Amino acid sequence: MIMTEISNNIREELAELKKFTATPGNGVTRFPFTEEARRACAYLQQLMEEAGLTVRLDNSGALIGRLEGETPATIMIGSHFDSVGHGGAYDGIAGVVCAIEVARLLKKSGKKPHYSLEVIATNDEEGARFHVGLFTGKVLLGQLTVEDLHKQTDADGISVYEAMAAYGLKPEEIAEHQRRDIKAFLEVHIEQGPVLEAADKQIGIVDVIVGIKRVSVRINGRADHVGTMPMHMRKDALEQAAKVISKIGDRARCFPNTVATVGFLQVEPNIINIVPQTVTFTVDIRGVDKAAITSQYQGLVADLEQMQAASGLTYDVETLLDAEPVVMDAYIKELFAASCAVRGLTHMQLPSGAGHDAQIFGEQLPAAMLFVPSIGGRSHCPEEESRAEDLAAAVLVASDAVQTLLAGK
Ligand code: HGY
Ligand code: MN
Ligand code: MN
Repeated sequence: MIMTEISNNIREELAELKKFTATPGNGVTRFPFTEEARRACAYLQQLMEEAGLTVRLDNSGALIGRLEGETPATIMIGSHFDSVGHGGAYDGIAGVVCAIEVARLLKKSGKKPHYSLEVIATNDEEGARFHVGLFTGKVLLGQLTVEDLHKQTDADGISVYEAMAAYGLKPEEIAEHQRRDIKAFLEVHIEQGPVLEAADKQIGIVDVIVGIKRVSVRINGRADHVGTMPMHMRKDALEQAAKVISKIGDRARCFPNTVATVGFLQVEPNIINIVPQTVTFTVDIRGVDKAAITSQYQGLVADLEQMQAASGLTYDVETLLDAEPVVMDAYIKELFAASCAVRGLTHMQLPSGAGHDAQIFGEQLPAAMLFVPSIGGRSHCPEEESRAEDLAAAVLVASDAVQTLLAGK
């Protein structure tokens, strides 16, 4: 029975892909342009070729499997193969494996589609290494310059440019491979939240993906001896950062359906008996209402201005990511809903609080997403888990929509 076969494939392949991690036994850590990434792509290439696809490594570090149709215009389905640090075994990669299953079903049908199909394992969607993210989508849509690649660096000071070159890619050509042939982008993904499980639904049809504003803030103080520098004379960057950070959560609570998080904090020199000289932290603000995101950002800047005026410490703010809320394509959502109804799958529409590749593509072309329940609503942690049977159901729904789109309908 097809569902059992697909479920078993998904279970087996995700168990294998989980091994490609820099932190074995402590979650999945698969950052872009690393050996873990290379090994995961080697395994995915094998699966894609078995599914009848011609495979290439894109200059963004994405892996793309293509099946030529009667015309070169492309229907693309996929998700990301990179992960956060100490993450789970499903985020992104489950959507890649599901996309390969969709290709397998097309191969089984023996049909030559009108449009061409591409299965894509996108790279650096998370931004966990370089703090930006949505990388492949931006490259394919021509949104990045060589200067951007030099600017973005990781914790060791390695730039995207250097990491790409070391991985064997051509960073100088980053703006030369813009795609204009993609007619639609579809993505299967775990929900990463508690909604579908609470509503006891097998499938989620995403109606909107949140906007995300990600900034890096640096507070500039002065290193001094903690014992000899009197309180009124010191410039303690951490004391001042804490005052600003402590207001971010409560400000988000004033806006419905928005969130704000400080997920990264770096103190320098971070020594027990030295007054903190510099503090760098990130703020990730999200919501479906762009005005609410902007208001929270303005509130943050006002707090930084007040801190500077009161303490004399200066600050710098750098915008890392500014992604709009993106509405998913109505027609493809209808295809999903019709397939769920025919297949007797319980389903509901819901927003995505997580960012996804689909939101970059969805700004410029028809994009749509299917969610499956996350057990306990957990994600971005080793406990992340979804049922292979739910993923297999999403494969069938995605396959129905993809085959309709490939036929030019
Ligand atoms: O950050 C996110 O929402 C996604 O996991 N990249
Ligand atoms: Mn993801
Ligand atoms: Mn993620």
